Amino acid sequence: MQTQVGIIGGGPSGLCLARLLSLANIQSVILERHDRAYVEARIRAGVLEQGMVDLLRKAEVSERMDREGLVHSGITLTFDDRFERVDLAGLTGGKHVVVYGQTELTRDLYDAVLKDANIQVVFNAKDVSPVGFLDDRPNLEFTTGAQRRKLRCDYIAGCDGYHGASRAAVPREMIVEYERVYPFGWLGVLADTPPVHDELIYSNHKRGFALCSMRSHTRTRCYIQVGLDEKASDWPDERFWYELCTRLPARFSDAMVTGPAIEKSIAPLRSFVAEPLRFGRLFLVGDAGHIVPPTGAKGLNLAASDVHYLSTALVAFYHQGRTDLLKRYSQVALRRIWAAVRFSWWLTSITHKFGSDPIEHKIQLAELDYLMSSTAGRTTIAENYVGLPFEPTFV
Ligand code: FAS
Ligand code: PHB
Repeated sequence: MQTQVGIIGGGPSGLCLARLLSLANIQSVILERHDRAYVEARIRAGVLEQGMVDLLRKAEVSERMDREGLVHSGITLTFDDRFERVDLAGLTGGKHVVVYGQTELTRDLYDAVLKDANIQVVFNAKDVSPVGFLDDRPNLEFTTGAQRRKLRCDYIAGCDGYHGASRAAVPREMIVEYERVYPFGWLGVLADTPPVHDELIYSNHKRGFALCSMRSHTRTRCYIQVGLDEKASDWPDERFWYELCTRLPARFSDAMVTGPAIEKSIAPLRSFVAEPLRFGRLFLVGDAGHIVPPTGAKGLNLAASDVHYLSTALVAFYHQGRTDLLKRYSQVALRRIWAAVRFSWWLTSITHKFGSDPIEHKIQLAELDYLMSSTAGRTTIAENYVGLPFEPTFV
């Protein structure tokens, strides 16, 4: 097999990259470890920054998102029995976020990708191994069924997430990995019940963090902070709803419509960045290169800026023979990645319970009280939450 760009991973990063390359008439092959149903069944992100919305429109897969996505111009922070709305649009000159589940946008991407003559997807591609990427002879070895196969390509995009094969193939002496694992996780529940509020609610409570999000006007997505030693099976629906309501002001807990969970899982939280993101002909993209705690709704949206930069650089190479943007990819992508890592860590640090020392919660309440009393404080939350700009000189 031969193609121009070999892509490991058929999640949002790989699919979106393939589509943008195809629209510039650049061929790619996606090697995905699982099948389509498995990938689409993962319940993950829910909030899209304008950068991701623009990317999906450019990839010509945004029709359903534009029809069904919920435009949000604010979020609510609750703490100390208070609730404070942060006016995202008013504080950022009209910017907003769109609530549209990762499951849905992945489905939209697959619908387009599987009809795209420039893209081939190999599902159930096992034991993918990127080789030759350091000496200008990149190719991807992989197994389908009982057959070991080879895909020759010009470049490799590692879009295979945190546990993927691409970063693992990089010689240890060439890469630096920064990581912080948080002493708690998020227990998430998806339910066909109406959201308790028309915007997202982030709650700091002495028992732990809670988040009320949504997927539509009839489907809610809620999370509570839980210990790392806990399992989803420890949390029957009634216990989850009771604990969630305990962590919200009465205005919201009294209005909560509970119902059976159609999905329930615990996600660990970590901050992680690999540096650099380029190794010869191999580029790390999305979760393969970085992970953030989902508090700031940045994970998927950081994948968007990586995909924007790498697709722009590859199109400049194939259409104009330029290699300058390929050389700049890592440095430019990492600047926005670290800004999002910082914000996600910071928002996690002021909303989650880190220990049993009562002074810690008092200091968090003082910080939240100050932030809500200050236009500068509200603005720093708003401009990071809607998403910092992509690098305008990367063209
Ligand atoms: P992905 O992990 O989505 O996709 C990688 C793909 O590569 C997968 O399809 C995988 O099967 C495939 N793959 C892996 N190894 C492979 C190999 N060796 N060979 C071939 N294929 C391979 N972000 C938010 O903004 N908000 C959230 O609430 C949120 N919740 C999350 C919950 C969980 C449990 C996780 C893990 C992440 C969450 N995220 C959240 C972040 C998430 O949305 C990611 O940012 C997003 O999926 C990134 O997309 P990709 O980079 O495509 O990686
Ligand atoms: C979600 O809807 O899944 C979601 C929204 C905002 C976050 C994290 C998750 O910060």
